[in-house]
Amino acid sequence: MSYFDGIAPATFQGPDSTDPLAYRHYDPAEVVMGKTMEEHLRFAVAWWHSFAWPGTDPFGGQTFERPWFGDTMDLARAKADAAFDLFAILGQPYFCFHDADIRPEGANFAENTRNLEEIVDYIAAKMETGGPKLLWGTANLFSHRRYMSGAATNPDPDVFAFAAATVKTCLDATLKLGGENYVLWGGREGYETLLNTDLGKERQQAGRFLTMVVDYAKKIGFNGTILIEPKPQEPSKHQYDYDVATVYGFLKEFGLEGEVKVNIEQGHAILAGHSFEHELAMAASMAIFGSIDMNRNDYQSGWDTDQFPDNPREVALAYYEVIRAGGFTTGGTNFDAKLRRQSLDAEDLVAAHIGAMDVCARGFKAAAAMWEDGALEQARAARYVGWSRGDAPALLQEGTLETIAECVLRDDINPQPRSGRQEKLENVVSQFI
Ligand code: XLS
Ligand code: NI
Ligand code: NI
Repeated sequence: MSYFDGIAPATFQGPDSTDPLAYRHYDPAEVVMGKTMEEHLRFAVAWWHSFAWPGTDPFGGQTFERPWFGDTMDLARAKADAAFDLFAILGQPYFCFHDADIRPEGANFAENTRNLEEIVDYIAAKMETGGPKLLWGTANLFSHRRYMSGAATNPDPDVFAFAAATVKTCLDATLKLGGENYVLWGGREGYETLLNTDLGKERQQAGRFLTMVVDYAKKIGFNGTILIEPKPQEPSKHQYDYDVATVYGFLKEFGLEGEVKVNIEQGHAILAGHSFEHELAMAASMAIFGSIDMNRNDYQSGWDTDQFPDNPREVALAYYEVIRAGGFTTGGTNFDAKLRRQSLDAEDLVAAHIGAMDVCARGFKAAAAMWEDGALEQARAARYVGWSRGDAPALLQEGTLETIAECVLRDDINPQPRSGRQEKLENVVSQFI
């Protein structure tokens, strides 16, 4: 007996379908730009929100009553069974997890590790019989009270040690399950008040921690990508991995810019005062683009509401940047998204994922059409064309303020402004949505 009994596997029925549990735009086998939609989008279901989250919000407790809720190994196995039942309905190629999502909390590190290893074996056996692969694993270094003042950046070295040991076990688990990436999201790596915080010391700790993660991943032969997930705040007042550009500066400081990339979440970009496409373009320009968490925030509430995507234009602009970045390699599209807490039923969980995958497919196809059309890239190239003319390249290579000043005087250089053509370009985008 499955929690999802009575819900048939979702099928692609085309844009005219009125079935809310069918794919209208996502046909995994459809070939676009030389690859299937499944290969382009690389969808993943998140274990935490879909199977572990109880429906709480800052003012209310649990609303969901799942038969697998509870802290025993039997229930952890029941949760894994339910997860694979949902995966079979959706047919998505990947999933993601934190250690704490899949195993019960133990009394100490040894028990946590035993629980994790046992459930990882159970999941590995299920994966052998088919179903999705692991996009990424990660450690939950933020929920337990020991992490209230941070994990790697904690003032207490015992917490640093506990966190490091825990990440070791999570890298082992990710390797064992064939994970293609490993994510570090530092929800409590930040501060509540500057009055008790040594910023410089905490950053050094974080740098050392990440270096050890990279070293250990290499040592065990983990060939996936290590990803940092930026977020500006929440739960911390200030989080050190504020946004993509901040993470890049941090990686440069510790010589890790060639080792670690970013997992960019739409809602985190909004919290940082950016658009999602800004963060994607920034990462691509710094050669650290890795993967995405495709869950949106409510634009009014000002916190990480983690809603499933529903806006084709936003999604299209995001995937346009993914395509410009060369597409996903080890990364993919993870739904780090929660149901609304009134959405109690098994069917709600199915509908949320199907709708999200469909909006993504629609947005991706629009982005691919924009890319193949080429009008936007031609306009971009035309805007910078002056830099390939005459002695313009020399300005950047051998120019000095003195030689350039002489040149401007001699040739009477007197620049004339040209239109940025924003509205025209926005109209181009609208043609494809
Ligand atoms: C929280 C983060 C988290 C990471 C994984 O805001 O998005 O869910 O994706 O730890
Ligand atoms: Ni988030
Ligand atoms: Ni996330």
